[in-house]
Amino acid sequence: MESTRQKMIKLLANNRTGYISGQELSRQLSVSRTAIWKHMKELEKDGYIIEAAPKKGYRIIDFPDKVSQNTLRWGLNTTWAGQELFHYNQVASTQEIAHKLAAEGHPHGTLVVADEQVKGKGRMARPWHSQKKDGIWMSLLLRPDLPPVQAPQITLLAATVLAKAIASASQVEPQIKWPNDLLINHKKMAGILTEMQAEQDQIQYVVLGMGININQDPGKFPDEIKKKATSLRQETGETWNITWLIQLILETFENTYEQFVHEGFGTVKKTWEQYGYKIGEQVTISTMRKTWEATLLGIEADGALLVKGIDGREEKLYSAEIHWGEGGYNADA
Ligand code: BTX
Repeated sequence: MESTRQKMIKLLANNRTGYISGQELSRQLSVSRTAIWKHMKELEKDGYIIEAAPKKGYRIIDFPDKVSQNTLRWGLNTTWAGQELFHYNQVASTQEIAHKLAAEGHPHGTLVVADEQVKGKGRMARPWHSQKKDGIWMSLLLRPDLPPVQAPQITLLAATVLAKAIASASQVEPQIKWPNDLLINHKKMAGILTEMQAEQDQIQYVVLGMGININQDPGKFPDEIKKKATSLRQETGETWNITWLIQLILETFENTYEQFVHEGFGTVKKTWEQYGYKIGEQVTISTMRKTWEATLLGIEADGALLVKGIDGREEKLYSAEIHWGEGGYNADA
């Protein structure tokens, strides 16, 4: 259920160039003029600059940089992605909160965003460094009508969404390292963690965690990842508006997901391979059993990496480390 404040923000956002009268607001929201005025005061506390002109009504003339539930909703152009959203200053991990919300029955598209995570997690219980206000740390709750075997497609889709959104925002071309790291100049700028609850033949829900380094200065990463991590700021020299980027990602996500639901995995596969790191190139691959030279060919519908050895033999890999010569982000850790 949308709160009165959220509805009010929508009305004001739609009237960004003009005024909307207190009377009109109170009519559309079915609350008193005094209640409207109180909500305005709350918005001002959030950093909005609101002009109240006699006889004309209200108009928002500036909205704050800071990320909040209100600023995220302001101008968010989606039908379901992020329409229910929860913003926190500090959490252990947005994943945990999203799981709780899923269990409580919150809908497809519910979003959890935090300024800082003190126990951000990567895959296989690895830590994810989530410094205060410098990145996008968020979890999206999805309720896809799919069997569990197709869950890897959602992770691959998410990687294409981040690549497309970053490319369109910044003119920097990220690359996707299988299965789901986003790299710029061989360094990791984002990671994706997919967690799922499922029955035998149906996914109940997916919590899609996205960690994206945005405004960190080069020196700000901890020593152990300094050489292999990067941020959008580090690559572009500019400071980015996090609220706007989250909205762009949500809008790109919704469009891409809808296309996937209606048309299948084909377009996702194509986009993934366009952004795919080292696709068509020879690398060294190691699995639990062996290490060998192979060319990366692309991905399969089940999320596997397709490779071709020097002997011409093709193989599908579900878990492997990819190595190459020139340093940078090398091992899968
Ligand atoms: P991953 O297992 O592929 O990557 C984790 C590895 O990446 C770590 O072992 C470390 O070497 C390196 N690393 C840690 N932090 C960073 C960073 N900020 N930038 C670059 N490299 C780093 C990737 O796991 C999945 C990450 C998902 C994070 C999101 S944030 C929102 C949500 N909540 C949560 O707790 N996790 C997800």
